[in-house]
Formats: sequence, C-alpha cells, structure tokens
Amino acid sequence: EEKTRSSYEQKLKNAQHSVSKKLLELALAKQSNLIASADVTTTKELLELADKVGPHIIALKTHIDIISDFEYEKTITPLKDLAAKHQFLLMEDRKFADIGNTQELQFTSGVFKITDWADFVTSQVIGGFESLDCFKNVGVVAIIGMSSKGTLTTNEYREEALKIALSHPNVIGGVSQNPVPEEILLFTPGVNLADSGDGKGQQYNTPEYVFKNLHTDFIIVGRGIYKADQAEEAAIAYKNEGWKAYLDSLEK
Ligand code: 6AU
Repeated sequence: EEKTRSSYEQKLKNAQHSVSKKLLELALAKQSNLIASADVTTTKELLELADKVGPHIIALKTHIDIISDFEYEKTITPLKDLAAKHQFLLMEDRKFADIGNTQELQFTSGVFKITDWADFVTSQVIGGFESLDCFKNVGVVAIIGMSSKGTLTTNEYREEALKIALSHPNVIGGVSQNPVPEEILLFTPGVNLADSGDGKGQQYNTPEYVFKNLHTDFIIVGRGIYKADQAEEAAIAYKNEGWKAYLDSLEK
C-alpha cells in the first residue's frame, strides 16, 4: 500500500528556509506546482516567454549562460521586473560542480552575477558538504538523480547525495527521478505530455506519473512549453495537469 504524502499546507508549516516557504506559498496562492524551464537563447525570447507564462508558474528556471546577447541591464533587470509583476521566483540551473572557492567565484562574479538576482540555484553535491556553504543568500536545489539515460546517479550515489542535501542548511530541495524524504522539496524535470524522449538521452514522464509515484512537489517543464505554438496555453495545460495530479496524490 502506498503511503500518503504531505500537502503543501503541511510542508509550509514545517518549512525552515525562506525560499521553501515562498515556493509553497506561491504554489497554494496560484494553485500551481509548475516551473517553466526557459531554455531559449536570446533575451527577447526569454522575456517574452517569462511574460506569457509568468502568471501560471511559481518559478522560471534559467540557463543564463545560453543567452547569446546577455547584458545584465537588458536581460536581468527586465526579468526581475517580470518576476515581481507575475509573482514567480528565479531559479538558475547552474548545476555548480566544483570546489567551494570556485563555486563561490562562479556564483558571485563573471558577467552573470547570479548571486544578485537568483532566488535559488541548482548545484551538484559532488564537491562535498562544504562546497555548498557559499550559497548563503539563496536556496540550493541539490542534484540527487538525473533524468538522462545512463546517468551515473546510481542508488548508492543518490543515498550519499541525500545525506548532504538533508544535513546542509542551504539546501531546500533535490532534483530527482526517485522519491526523497519529506524534509526536502522534490523538483522533477523530464516531464512532457507528448513525448517519451528527445533522441539525446532525455527521458520523459507525465505529471500524473511523477506525482503518483515520486510524490514530487514541483514539475519542471522545458520544451513542452517553450516549443509549443502557444506557450501560454501549454503552460496552463501543464499547470492544470500538475495541480490535478497533486490533488490526486493526496488521496492515495
Ligand atoms: O523539458 P526539457 O527536456 O526541455 O528540459 C528539461 C530541463 C533542462 C535540463 O537542464 C533540466 O530540466 N534537467 C535537470 C535540472 C533541472 O536540473 C536535471 C535533470 O536530471 N534533467 C533535466 O532535464 O533545462
């Protein structure tokens, strides 16, 4: 028999980190557990997408280093305005994977200055517990398991990665294709309603599958939304599917 999951209300009561609280509050207020992944390569596309899908998401996930015409004032300043206007958080999917000192430099310096605008970031935990100390002012989503075919995030790796994630105060959640303890939030990418893969190793599940089987908290959808003819309509569809799947997962 499957065990029941905690609701967002219950998780909000127990949440310690300000970013966890904010995400859960936004989920409840917007009745959405959707994070749109904006894997587009120009500032114009990024801002247009953010404006269209903004009302329906709790966070916009960026890979800021793929924006070809990045300029802090032209890219980040209007993006922050859109985040405030539509009430969503900014999640930079940097997947840091180095020693603490280098990660600190990558987080604070260069042209992207991630520390100045991201509400939370993704990081590998391959560098060990202390490598996460530098992310003091943001939430960290630790990469526990990857969605791609042949990933090295085996059972054993995931167990060790979880030990770091559960014990580090900067960590708010994990990215995984497997369930995680309820103390951290679960973010699941590899979600698509139309495809089962992309021919480049990505593997997809439906929102229904990830809520029912993983008790995920938030779904991350990239191409399902930004490649759709009508990105806003697609975001609404994923938002509604995700919310229904969440409500269904509370029953079981
Ligand atoms: O929906 P897609 O396949 O177009 O995009 C999925 C997004 C991409 C990946 O870089 C990211 O999710 N991702 C991650 C994250 C979020 O960390 C981990 C993973 O295991 N798989 C994955 O696809 O931006």
